[in-house]
Amino acid sequence: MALADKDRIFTNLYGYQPWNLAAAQARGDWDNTKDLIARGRDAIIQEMKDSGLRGRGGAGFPTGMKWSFMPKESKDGRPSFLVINADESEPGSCKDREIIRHDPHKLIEGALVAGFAMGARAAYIYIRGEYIREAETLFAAVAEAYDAGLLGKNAAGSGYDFDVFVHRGAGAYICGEETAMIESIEGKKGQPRLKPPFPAGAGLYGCPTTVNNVESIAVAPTILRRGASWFSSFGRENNKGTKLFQISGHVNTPCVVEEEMSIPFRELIEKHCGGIRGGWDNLLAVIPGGSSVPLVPAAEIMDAPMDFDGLRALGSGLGTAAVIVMDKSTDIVRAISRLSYFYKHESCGQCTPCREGTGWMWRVMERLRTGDADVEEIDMLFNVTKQVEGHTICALGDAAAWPIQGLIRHFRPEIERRIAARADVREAAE
Ligand code: L3W
Ligand code: SF4
Repeated sequence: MALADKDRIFTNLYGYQPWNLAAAQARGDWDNTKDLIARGRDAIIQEMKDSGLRGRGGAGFPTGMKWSFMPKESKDGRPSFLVINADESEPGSCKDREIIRHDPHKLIEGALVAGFAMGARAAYIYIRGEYIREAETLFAAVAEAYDAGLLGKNAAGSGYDFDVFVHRGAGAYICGEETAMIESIEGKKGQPRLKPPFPAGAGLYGCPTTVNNVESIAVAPTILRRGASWFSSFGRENNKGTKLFQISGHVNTPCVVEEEMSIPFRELIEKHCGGIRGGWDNLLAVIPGGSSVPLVPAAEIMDAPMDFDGLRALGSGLGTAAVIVMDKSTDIVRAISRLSYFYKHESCGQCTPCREGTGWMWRVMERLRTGDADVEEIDMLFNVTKQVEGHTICALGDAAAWPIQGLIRHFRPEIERRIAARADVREAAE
């Protein structure tokens, strides 16, 4: 089940070799890229569809299908654009950082191939402001590619003109939402737009645009070289390929690792993280997909396949595959309350349920944490999360609601215990 070294796409994930162009080419990147492009737009998109690749930024939308939404011909002379989401800000996520640090040419070559397939004039890589060294690496790698004739006019000898621009963010989580990112690149305040229209219809500067995550783009050249059937031989139906998992928290050795999609949770942790700190009996709960998805209690996740469907069946999700492991030393109410504060802080404030709801939910969470609440407020908080979920412009409202729902669903007795304990203290003091 576990992935063999020969099947890894990211062969320099840990930076044992240099990231530069010469080393990347020695690893197989930029190998006859013009031959990939010569296959034509339709053939590339079909191969991506056949591979079963689903977006690696959290939503899991089929990548080939997304590319196929782009217009075949330019309308009214409008160019098309590819935007690459490197604003990796989801708490727990740190995989795109490793790609940019150690394998940036996979991303840049992927930008050219994907950009060609969707008829884009250029790619904008939007990198989070805190990734300072990574941005420097990316600027240098893009310059190397231009110097070598791999970008710009007649990119890689393909006859296709293609530019890549690196755009640095300034620290707002919400700029990872695709339409906020587009606004930010345009020089405006990063606030999500109402969808539809989706970016494929009206995106950057009002032009057709596809926004893809770094990992989705960086795997594309390898999929085209090794074939859709190779990629889709990993994982299971509807959950194909290899995937970067980022495992943090109370494991013995936290890591970022490329593994086969659908690997069972226990195997992932045993094989790559040396097990749970203090042993498996010490596991409390796991947030399997970055902070936006609900937690899963230990007993339920143990044998779960780590993929979109397996985790959705548990009421959670794969998200970015940022696996946050919490052992029994965790104050679980405090942990979720801290996430509530994060979403309150990062709300862009343009829609009322999110702007008011995130602050309100955090304040109640804090009172549940200390026990200074009435038991009825647990249900009231749950109901409020349901009124925020699905009633906002972007997914941040859902992301703020889901962790609280997961907590109440699985740890209600712990919340009630705190309220009862606090009531006892108050009574004793009176
Ligand atoms: C054209 C249609 N395009 C959908 C496109 C859409 C987008 C993609 C997915 O949120 C999630 C969020 C976070 N015509 C289309 C269409 N599209 N229907 O498909 O869209 P959507 O709305 O399902 O998701 P989203 O708004 O992109 C992303 C979750 O990911 N997340 C983590 C986020 C954090 C990072 C990070 O730090 N790197 O990504 C974790 O769960 O909560 O639910 O492109 O345009 N009919
Ligand atoms: Fe802004 Fe929150 Fe509304 Fe998203 S849900 S647009 S972050 S206020």
